[in-house]
Amino acid sequence: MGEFRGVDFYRLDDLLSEEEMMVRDTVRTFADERIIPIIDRHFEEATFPMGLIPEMAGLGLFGANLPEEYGCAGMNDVAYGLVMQELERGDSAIRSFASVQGALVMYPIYTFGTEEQKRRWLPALAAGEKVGCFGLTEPNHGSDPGSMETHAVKRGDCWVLNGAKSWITNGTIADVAVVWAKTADGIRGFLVEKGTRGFSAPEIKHKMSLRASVTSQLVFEDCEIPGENLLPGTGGLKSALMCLNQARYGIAWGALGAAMACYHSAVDYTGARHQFDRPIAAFQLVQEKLVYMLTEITKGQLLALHLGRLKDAGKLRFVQTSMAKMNNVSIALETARKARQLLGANGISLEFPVVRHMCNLESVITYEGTHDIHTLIVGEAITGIPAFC
Ligand code: TGC
Ligand code: FAD
Repeated sequence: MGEFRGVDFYRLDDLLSEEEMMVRDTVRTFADERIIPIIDRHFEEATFPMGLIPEMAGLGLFGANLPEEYGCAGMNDVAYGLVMQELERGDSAIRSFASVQGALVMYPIYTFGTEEQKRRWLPALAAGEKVGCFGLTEPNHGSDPGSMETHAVKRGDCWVLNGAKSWITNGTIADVAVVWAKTADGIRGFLVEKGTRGFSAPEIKHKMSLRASVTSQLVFEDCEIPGENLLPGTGGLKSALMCLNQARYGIAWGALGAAMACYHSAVDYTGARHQFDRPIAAFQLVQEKLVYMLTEITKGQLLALHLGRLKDAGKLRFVQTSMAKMNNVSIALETARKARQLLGANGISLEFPVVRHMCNLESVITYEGTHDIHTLIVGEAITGIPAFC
């Protein structure tokens, strides 16, 4: 396959600063040189490429939009989005790792933690010396996390946690879990450290999607944690949802990266593959699919870029993030499916990146709020009527 040239039909590079382009190009090279050559093996073997963690940390990719005083890169939200795009062009598992570490672990510690918690955890997480995970979903409560059963009871100076979380990215390899539990004061966030008695994190096997990502259960059986492990700024489900907004923002950009990889493959392949004595790119039905891909990627880029500018200006509403997550993942999955068809039988082979992205996007369209849940979030914003139940 030819070198990735970027997708920029509307000259959106003209709207990026030099620094934003430099960040994007650095991560683009990283994806080309470090992720793409090894990711098929990890996808096949269902392992996470642990060796990439220090390399990503070295590039400042964890919690990249958080302040430098805690060891983070302090980049703006547009640059952060471009990082997510390029990582996911490599593989959704790598973007997921960075999303969880930054948006779902570092962000809540930064936003809801004490100064001591921030000093202890943020520089180590930014440096990749520690790995984090985020436990909200439970076996019986996914789209409706407000009904969670996991609870925490104060006993003396400690909190005692009981319950279980499911489908948790990075769970088994995490040094610290941000865990959401019901208390007498409503839902609160807690830091649970690996090795704590009564806490285990078995891996979920046999996934056919996001195979290069570690996904786990978190189990709490009379798990006693120190009182100071409460994130004191948390209060209610809203705190957890604020973290999701950060991750959903990254996914809105990331999904475009996966779509770009599929589009790029499809253009290359259809130009080279001949049937009926012509390149298959010469057929109208093939061109129609390529036009769909480029048009939807371009619309998704405009959505993501303006979302980023709103976020940088402090004007972003969470429903706008929901719209972008919903749209961009949906068009990325449709792009992957069309690209897979255009590659014919080769489309099901890991010799090409398309089927890997297509399988991964089946998770991406489900996690961080399913496509339908985001539809209902936007629907409520239009009508003022929540249609969740
Ligand atoms: P509801 O009553 O609507 O809301 C409770 C309070 O929260 C406020 N709120 C938000 N605030 C900030 N950001 C948001 N996105 C918010 N959405 C709602 C709301 O205004 C209210 O505030 P207040 O002041 O009135 O108390 O809550 P609900 O229980 O009815 O639920 C609503 C619903 C369905 C939208 C929500 O629960 C939801 O988003 N469900 C989807 C669950 C989800 O996305 N889970 C993701 C788990 S993490 C994950 O998937 C990681 S994947 C990681 C990887 O990249 O690998
Ligand atoms: P359900 O909530 O059971 O939904 C099933 C179906 O019903 C969906 O189609 C949904 O749209 C539909 N549905 C549900 N409610 C409604 C409604 N009111 N109206 C219309 N339709 C509805 N969670 C974490 O906390 N941390 C993580 O790190 C994490 N990582 C993940 C990694 C992977 C690979 C995957 C697949 C999931 C991960 N999740 C994580 C869980 C993810 O957030 C949930 O899967 C997601 O929120 C959906 O919940 P559910 O799977 O229980 O589906």
